[in-house]
Amino acid sequence: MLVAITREVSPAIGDCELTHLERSSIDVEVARDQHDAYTTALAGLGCRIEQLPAEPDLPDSVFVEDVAVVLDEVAIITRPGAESRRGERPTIEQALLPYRPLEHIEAPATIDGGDVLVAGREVWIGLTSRSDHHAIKQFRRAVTRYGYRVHAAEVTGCLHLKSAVTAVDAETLLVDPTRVDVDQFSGRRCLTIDPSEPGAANVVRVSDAVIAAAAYPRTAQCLVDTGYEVHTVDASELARAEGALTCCSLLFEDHGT
Ligand code: CIR
Repeated sequence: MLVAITREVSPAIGDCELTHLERSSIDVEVARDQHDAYTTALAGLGCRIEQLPAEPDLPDSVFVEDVAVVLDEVAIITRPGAESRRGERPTIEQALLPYRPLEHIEAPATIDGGDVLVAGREVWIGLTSRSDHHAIKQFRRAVTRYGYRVHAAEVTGCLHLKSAVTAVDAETLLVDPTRVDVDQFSGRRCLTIDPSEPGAANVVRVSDAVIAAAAYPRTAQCLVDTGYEVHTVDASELARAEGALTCCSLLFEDHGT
């Protein structure tokens, strides 16, 4: 069974980190409603939701993806690039402990889970303001024994690698070619987003379906036309915190069920 670890929206989300966005006020209630719709979509696709309580002192803590990368064999606890986010780790570690052995990225390395794209046994890690070469080295050391190959990926103009590319199935990536060079992903089929929809590359793959943001209808239609089952959710308020869809969950198989 698929598990989705999520966390309620913090009442302090208005104090979130911002890198490429101007600050605008965030309506916490609207953000919570959107987050509820997101978890409902995950549950509707068969995920068991494990929702952690809100963290009033950790504004970005709804974006659980950045704190861990869960592979079939092991979970890597990251060292987030923003210092304000490092306190998010202990509760995520606790939540993952029943499911996977844990490895930790250690200082001075920094890495956000949003920069880690896993497709089969290939792992691409974006070199961004949040993730660095030290982390790539440590990550590679932790996962090579399981047969993963880890590559550094160049990405420009957005917060994370997965703002620019996500996997829609085992062989296929959805890519914004203005932010990442598609040639980095040779061997994969690459679908491109609609050029009028920057941000559309971040979708969540759940089994054979995809959850996409309602803000990007053209790209969603393109996925439908290509044969994907697409569910859309409105994540516009969470987007004001520079969060996308993948960042609101840690999705993995519970091998015990
Ligand atoms: C941050 O800057 O860390 C948060 N405001 C947004 C994090 C979004 N995470 C993600 O896309 N993986």
